[in-house]
Formats: sequence, structure tokens, C-alpha cells
Amino acid sequence: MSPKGLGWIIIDSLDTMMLMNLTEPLAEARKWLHRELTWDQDQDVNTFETTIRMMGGLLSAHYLSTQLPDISSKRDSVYLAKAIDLADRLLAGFESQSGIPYASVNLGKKVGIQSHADGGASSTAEAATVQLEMKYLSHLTGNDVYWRRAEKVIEVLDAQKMEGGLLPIFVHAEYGVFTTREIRLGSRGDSYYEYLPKQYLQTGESIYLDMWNEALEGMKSHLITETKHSKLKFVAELPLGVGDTLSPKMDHLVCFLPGTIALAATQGRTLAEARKSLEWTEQHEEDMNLAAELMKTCWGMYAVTETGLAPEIAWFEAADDDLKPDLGSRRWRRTSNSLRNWKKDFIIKPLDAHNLQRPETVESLFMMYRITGDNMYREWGWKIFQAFQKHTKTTFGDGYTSLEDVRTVPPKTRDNMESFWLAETLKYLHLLFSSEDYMPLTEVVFNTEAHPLPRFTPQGNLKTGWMRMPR
Ligand code: DMJ
Repeated sequence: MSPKGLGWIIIDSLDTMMLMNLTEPLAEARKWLHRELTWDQDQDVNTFETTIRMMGGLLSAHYLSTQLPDISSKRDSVYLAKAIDLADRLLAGFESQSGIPYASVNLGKKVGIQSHADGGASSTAEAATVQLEMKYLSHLTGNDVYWRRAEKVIEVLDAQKMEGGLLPIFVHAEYGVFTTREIRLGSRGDSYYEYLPKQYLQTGESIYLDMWNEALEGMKSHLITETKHSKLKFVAELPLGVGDTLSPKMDHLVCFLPGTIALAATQGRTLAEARKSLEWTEQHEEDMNLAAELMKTCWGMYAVTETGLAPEIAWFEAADDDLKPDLGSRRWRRTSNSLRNWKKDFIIKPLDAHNLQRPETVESLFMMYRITGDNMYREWGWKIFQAFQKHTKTTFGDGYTSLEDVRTVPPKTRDNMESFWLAETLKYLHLLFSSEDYMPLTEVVFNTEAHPLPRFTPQGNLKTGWMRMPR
């Protein structure tokens, strides 16, 4: 990405090495960070990607180095120092009129840069997925500037009072208004929703739980429908916004949702524990059922293909009636568990048939397993792992690669490995088969790049600085 390198793969995989106790490559990585890495480079970077992967990676490495004494000395400040330097550069991205971050930042010049595409708008998911990282940094340093910039974004988005808490996927950084009506939980929408309950879990701020509850109801009323033959539940898209016809398409990216629904319902406890709590309601049971149904569909994205790996995007056979606006009042039909029926419902188009070794399904499997204890989730995860082993290993066995098409065996390979394969997919698979008390969901919250950060009680002036306007 830049002549001097930004350590993209190295930093994104630091905490994976820590969690897997890979001490030798970790020592090498740390040495490189200490001696070579500089953020003072005349380089444009994506504000969101750099926050979730680089800041998230460094902050998590800092946190784990205080928790796992065998892998590092407690007084090791290199990760935190690099995170602070980076964050102070990324703050330039928030210097817009509205407080919505620009799509990019020049690290050396410390200036924000509006997107060169999409009419200059930033994507909603990108703007609204920096909060866990910025707030943890405020907690660590006592400097509230990161916290304030991060929460301002959510205040601006929420002030638009979108129906059902469902937000269009582009927002203008200067004017702070949405520039499209298109709504989806896949690309450009996804992690806005993921960070609502996670912000609540991280700091206990109830405003974000309210927003999540509203958005989840909105999804049930306007986005979640079922397939024609097997009645698998899926999250459709609204190209023209709420009140218009649904498009029967679901990105693999949406598969963060089952795990997130279960996490929000139980607050990271096991289902058995959560059910004992006084706040547990029929609504939470319903949410857990929804999580299980969507999990099945995400597993289906793998189970129906020849390679056993999911395409980037799936389309579904669905009855016209099930794509009409306002689905809230409909009754769901029983889902078939027959693979033959599932196959009739999945449509994979040639341009959507690639696989980037994405994590979302195994991420949700990890959360579902930790929460429900149901072994089926480990079994599905194991099959997915085996399929990755079989089809994505490079010819000489020295790495892994993305695939061109999951529908043919052997699949044509690409020549690319995304850093989230190391940061997320392998980490979540590892944790799926680790002991339940390793990185417990009651103590940590994973950022959207799978970097575990601690849940904490904010001190001093670190508290919610805004209120929702009446709907
Ligand atoms: C990751 O960078 C993050 O999980 C992000 O939220 C979505 N895209 C990739 C993985 O698919």
C-alpha cells in the first residue's frame, strides 16, 4: 500500500498470533513494529479500514499483552504508542462540517479526503464502525477526544429518524444527510448494526441498546423473509428503501447477524444463564430463534456449493408475496432441513461466485456455539474449515488464497489473501474449538475485524454526550 509498508497483514494478525501462542513470528512482528513502522507517510488510507484493522489490531495486541503474561511483558508500550500516533492522524478524517468522517485520510499530511466515488459520500457502515476502537483509546488514555468524535457520528445518523432504525447506505460527510434510499445489511450497511449492541456491551451505554432493539424490529418488519421451497429465512435488500419491493439477495457479509442477535439477546452469557435473569422475556426467546434460523441459512450458503465454500453473494428463489413491503404481520412457515430443497432455493450468479475467505459465518458459529452450547455449530464450523483446507491452500502449501468460483472443483484460485483471513476467519475457527472460558463473551467484545477489546466501566467525563430525539 505504501513504499515503506503499513504492516497491514502483520498488525491485523498480531492478536491471532497471541491467542494461538505463536511466539516466534510474534517476536519478529513486534521487532518490525518497533524498528520500522512509521505512520508519518504521505499516504491516503481508508479511514474505516485503517481504524478497524490497524488501530483495532494494535489496541487488541495491547490489551492481550496485559492479559496473557506468557506472550509479552506487561510494560510493553509499543502497541499502544503506535495506536495513539495512528489515531491522532485519523482524527483528521472527522474534521467535516457534520462530524461524519471522510472516506479517507492522508496519514502524513493529516487531512481528511472525501470519497472520489459515490458523489463524495461516505458509506454508512464505514462512518459508524470506529466507535469501539476510539472509545477504548479514550478509556486507556483518559483523553476524551476520540470518544466525542466517535459518538458524534451516531448522533448525526440517528437525528434523521429513519423508519425502523434502518439506515440508507451512503451519507454525506459535509451535510450529514443520506444520499440514497438503498438499505441493506450487507456491504456498506453491515457493521453499523453490529456496533450498536457491541457499543452497549463495551461501555453499558443504554442508548445503543435502544437503537439496536429498534433496528432489529425494523429488520423483522421490512427485511427478513423466506425462500420459496425450503422456507429458509434470509435478510433481503431494499434498493428503494422502506415501503418498496424487496430484492432477494444476501451478501455473505450479512452472516455477522445471527451471532450478533444472539450476543445482544444474552449479553454474552450462555443461553442457560441468560434465561435465569429477570430481564429475560419472550422477545429474547424469539430473537434466539431468529438467530438460529439465519445461522442455518448462512451455513446453507456453504452446504449447497460443490466446494463446500460460500459465494460472496447469494440470491434466493422467493415467492412474490414474500418480497412485498411490510412483512411484519406475516406468519413464518416451518423451515425444511433437506439439502435437496435448499439447493432449489439458492441462486449463485457467475459474478458473485468468488470466495474471499470471509469470516462472517464462522464468526456467528463461534458466538452461537459459545451461547447455546449446541455441538451442531462446531460440526458446521469443522466442515467449513476442512473445505478451506482442501480448496484454498496454495499449490506449494505455503499460504492460502481467495477463489474465483466456488461452484467448480477444483476451483480456480486467485492470487490474493485478505488480512481478515488471519485476523478473523482463522481466529474465530480457533476460538470455536477452544475452551469456553478462553476470551469469554462476558468480558470481551470483538471489534468488526475480530480484535478482542475489554468491556469496561467508563470513568470521569467518559459518558454518553447526546440524547435521542423523540420519534
Ligand atoms: C472485515 O474487514 C470486517 O469484518 C468488516 O466488517 C467487513 N469486511 C471484512 C470481512 O469480510
